Amino acid sequence: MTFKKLLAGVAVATALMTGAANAAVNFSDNFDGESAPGESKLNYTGFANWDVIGQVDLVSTPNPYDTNGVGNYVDLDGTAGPGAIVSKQAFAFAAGDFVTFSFQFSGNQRDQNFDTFSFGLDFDGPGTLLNLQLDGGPSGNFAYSAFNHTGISFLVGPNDAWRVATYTFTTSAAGSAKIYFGTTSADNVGPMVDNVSLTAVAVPEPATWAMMIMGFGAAGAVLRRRRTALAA
Ligand SMILES: [Ca+2]
Ligand SMILES: [Ca+2]
Ligand SMILES: [Ca+2]
Repeated sequence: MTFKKLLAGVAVATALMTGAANAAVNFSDNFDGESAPGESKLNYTGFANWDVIGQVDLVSTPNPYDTNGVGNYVDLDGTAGPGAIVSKQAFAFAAGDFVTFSFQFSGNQRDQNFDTFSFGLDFDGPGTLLNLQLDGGPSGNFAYSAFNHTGISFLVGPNDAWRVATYTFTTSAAGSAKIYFGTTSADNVGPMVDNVSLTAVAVPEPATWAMMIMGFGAAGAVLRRRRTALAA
């Protein structure tokens, strides 16, 4: 093998490794670009990345409602009814992507009532199974519909502090999904959401790993041969 071939082998191996590390999906939103600090906007619909169902409020810090958060965040219960936000973008996944879905949420911080809080990835998949490994939760094969927007819903205490939720899974089939957050609260004070992120990283298939190992092996063989030739 010539030195040129060695370089080609290294280049292929490097390209494969770079490809494996590239994120297929890389989305995040902290809502802080929606409004100036201290300028809350009731029944807001001007989100850069989200469509609104029903009504939601954009809450900013500081505010007269005595709620705490970082910059802007969303009260999922607007001023005259419950609401939801759905990402404008449908994120495309390939089969075998490693997906991380993360967000922060809190209670309404303003009254004594519990609120429902629903979230998820709204898949358009035709009932294909995803092999989901949920952090701190169940794992196994779930239908797309199991992670659909009403699939995961629970009560949030009014005084629940901000906390982070992270879900990871590997897709077993290609599909696309929109991010969903909503509530059934209809008393003007609902759960809050902030710092949403979604990433998908292509995981190399066994064949790709084999090619990478062969590439490095060939490079090593050429180096050994050159060293031998130099020593002779
Ligand atoms: Ca924020
Ligand atoms: Ca509200
Ligand atoms: Ca409420």
